Amino acid sequence: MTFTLPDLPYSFDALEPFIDARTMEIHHDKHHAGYVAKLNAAIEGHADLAEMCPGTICSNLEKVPENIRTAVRNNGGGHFNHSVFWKVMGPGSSEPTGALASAIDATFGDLASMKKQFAAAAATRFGSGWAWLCASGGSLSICTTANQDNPLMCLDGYCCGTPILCLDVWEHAYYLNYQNRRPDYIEAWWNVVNWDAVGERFDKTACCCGAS
Ligand code: MN3
Repeated sequence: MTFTLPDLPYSFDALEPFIDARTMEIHHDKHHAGYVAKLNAAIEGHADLAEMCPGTICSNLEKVPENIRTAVRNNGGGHFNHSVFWKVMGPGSSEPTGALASAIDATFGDLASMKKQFAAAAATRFGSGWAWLCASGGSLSICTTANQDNPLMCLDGYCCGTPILCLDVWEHAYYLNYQNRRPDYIEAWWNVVNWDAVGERFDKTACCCGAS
């Protein structure tokens, strides 16, 4: 059993004009595929790791043998993060509803305030990384992580909840269309957030296996 690249749940051009088809194709077929291939190479001979879901590996890095831990952290994180990222986007606009909408209002005051805080975090993450909205015990928090780290790794400064929404702020996610204008990419990205998918993730936050 090895890890496999999940299909995109929509076509490469589905998120245009906000995210262009060429970026989506390279991002999925080259970058995400690369993380999967390197993760599989790193865990060769470790059947116990091959049977875990990517989220479980990220939550248990200390159990990964030290000689492959960095490769598993980078590429297992890359596999988990992108698997979530594709699913929390989609064509067409939506709004948070139900329990998620209530939790956003309770934690941040309103949706606009949550978006403002999330966008500021994403814009100020230095270098490559991710911005996250996490749920824990029904409440929400925002943080960013470096490289391909994610909140499941529960490292210093990261929120230790279940990721329900994420944004890739590596340059490969936006450079073709936005060049160095990361804030423009972030602002446009809200148009392709699939809030129904985020709400389903919020409703299932008892499950550790976020990439499934
Ligand atoms: Mn990426």
